[in-house]
Amino acid sequence: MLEKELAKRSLPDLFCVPGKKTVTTKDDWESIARPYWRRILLQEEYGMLPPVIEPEICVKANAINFAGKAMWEEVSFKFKRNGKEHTVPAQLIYPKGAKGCPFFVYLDFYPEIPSIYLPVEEIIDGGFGIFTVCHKDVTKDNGDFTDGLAGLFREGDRTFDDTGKIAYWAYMTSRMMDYLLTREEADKNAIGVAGHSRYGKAVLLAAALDERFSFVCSNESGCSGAALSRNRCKGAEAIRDICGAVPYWFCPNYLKYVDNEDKQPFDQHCLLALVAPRRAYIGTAVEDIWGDTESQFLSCVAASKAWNLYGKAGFVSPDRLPVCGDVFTDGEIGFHLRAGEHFLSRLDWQIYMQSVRKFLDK
Ligand code: GTR
Repeated sequence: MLEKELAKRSLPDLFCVPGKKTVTTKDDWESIARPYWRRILLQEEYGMLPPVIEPEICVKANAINFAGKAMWEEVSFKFKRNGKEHTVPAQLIYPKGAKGCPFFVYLDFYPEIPSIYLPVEEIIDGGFGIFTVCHKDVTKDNGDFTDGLAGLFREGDRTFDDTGKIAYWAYMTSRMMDYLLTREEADKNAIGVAGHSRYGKAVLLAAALDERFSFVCSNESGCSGAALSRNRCKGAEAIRDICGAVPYWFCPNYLKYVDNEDKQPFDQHCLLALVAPRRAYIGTAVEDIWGDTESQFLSCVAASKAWNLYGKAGFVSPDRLPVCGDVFTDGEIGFHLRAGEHFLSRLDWQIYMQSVRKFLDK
């Protein structure tokens, strides 16, 4: 049944790269398809990533320790370029005495700790560390490209494949990864990246591009995130909607695909497939019609074959569309569909933590 559902989407084949032989092995994937999808997605959708600049780091302890269970430090990243500078504060919180513990690099809507989407104590109790940043400290969620990190790189008007805001947020999570790798509290092989909705899109991009992330938890990322855009479901967000409301999330080239989804040389399964052979967890909610659960699910089905090239199962699910309460975590791609609305809930975090534990315990 799922094969029929996928056929209705007429997706570009992950293994067919224009002008090259068809990909049949992991080596072909790594040398031909992966660089191609990476380039196409940046050039046509998110914009090119800025060059890596090494920030000056300053660490300050915070006395709040969550009933003595955790340590909290503020880590500031001072970036300098062309005579300008911008400092991004991030919060590092980890179980007291942690050594080699799994971590979430987390991109938040809100500056508060904890925030409505970030239940710090539950995550610490789950044995995970958190390294969190508020998006607006990186660059604000608007069309002002003089703001924050964007202001360091901006040159003139935005054209073609210029970095969009999603790519700036993704870039910052990789700088946080650079730093986390220097800390003995973190298990270098168990650092993932997590985010909800627009930041669910950004973290999927981050994990697709930065292979040091062992896993990604992309919650209700929807259009231009995990959801396929060809033949989307009724009531779901379209490229026209997203480019109409927030064109600055993307590069100007993406506008070409407004009402023109079939002309995209890619679809969102290509982004998900770039995470192979690592772990990707996609969370969805039944009432999130705008986020298009079914199109996110089918993206998992379509991306799975990239994992198969590594001799891995990829996405394991029954041969049917998802129903409320489904949690599929047997393969490297995890998917859940919970009751309720668009939100990053306690239940979502519990499922992500259990899924990550499952692979760490293997
Ligand atoms: C909406 C956007 C969605 C989703 C959401 C969110 O404006 O249409 O794609 O990302 O914002 O981030 O909450």
